[in-house]
Amino acid sequence: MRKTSVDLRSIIADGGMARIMAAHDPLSAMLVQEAGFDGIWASGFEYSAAMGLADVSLVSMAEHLTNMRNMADRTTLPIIADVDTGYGNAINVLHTVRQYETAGAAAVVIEDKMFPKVTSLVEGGRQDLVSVGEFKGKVEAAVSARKDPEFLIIARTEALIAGLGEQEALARARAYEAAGADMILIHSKQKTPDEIESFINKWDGKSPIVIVPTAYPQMTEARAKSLGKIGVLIYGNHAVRAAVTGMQQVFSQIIHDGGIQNVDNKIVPVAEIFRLQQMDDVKANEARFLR
Ligand code: SPV
Ligand code: MG
Repeated sequence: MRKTSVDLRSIIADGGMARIMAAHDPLSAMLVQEAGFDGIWASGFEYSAAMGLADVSLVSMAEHLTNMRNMADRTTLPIIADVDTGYGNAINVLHTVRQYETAGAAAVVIEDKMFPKVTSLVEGGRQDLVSVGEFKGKVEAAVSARKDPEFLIIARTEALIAGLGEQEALARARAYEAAGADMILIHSKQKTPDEIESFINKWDGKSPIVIVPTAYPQMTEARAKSLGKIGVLIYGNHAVRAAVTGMQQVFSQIIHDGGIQNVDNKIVPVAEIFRLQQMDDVKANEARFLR
């Protein structure tokens, strides 16, 4: 497995909670690392948005994988790869897990939605889940496909997102743990943490829980930690939303002002981009190697 500067398993084993931030390209992944997060979420939603597309299984596995590999190349943090449904059935999952592990991911999250999926947080989204039996087969396939036993298989149930209720969510989580998942991601789109807190309080498995509290921002890290069962907290889409906010503000000011005179001191200087591009290294290598 790719050597990382942070070990997710040891953070969780020591009773800690890993804080993971979304990224949609290598530059945003680098900024996640510089900010001090414990890992990178190679989000399907963010990558789809960066491609100008809806998060409904339109981007291919090869595209998302290439982007993830480039993130792995530019950072040393562990990457949790969002592989949606695994891009098909259990046979596709076998291939997907092998590919993402080889490309440098530390973990994959596979969700129990039917392929093609519909993004989770959209109002009135069609949310069809595969049967528990079929998804157990996919989790077993994922576990059998990994080469390094340290590579994490995170099973995600969308039972709450699909409106199937807490009993179904708990039953699915237990079944996926029994199939060999290392962790369970439980997602909710309720505007308050109640639904997730109730699930977590009733969770009787051994696997740590993963949450993505986008819809219920009242769930601070301190509140999540106090529940005692959460191993990973993912900030699911804050890189692409921050990027959109920044570009919308700057672009509209330039249009309004008829020039860049008022934005120049509001955005990072070009020198900051040179730093991120490691231009100093380029110069040093020029001095050393160019004849
Ligand atoms: C993603 O970031 O792609 C996720 C989280 O899967 S969510 O969009 O909230 O479903
Ligand atoms: Mg996703």
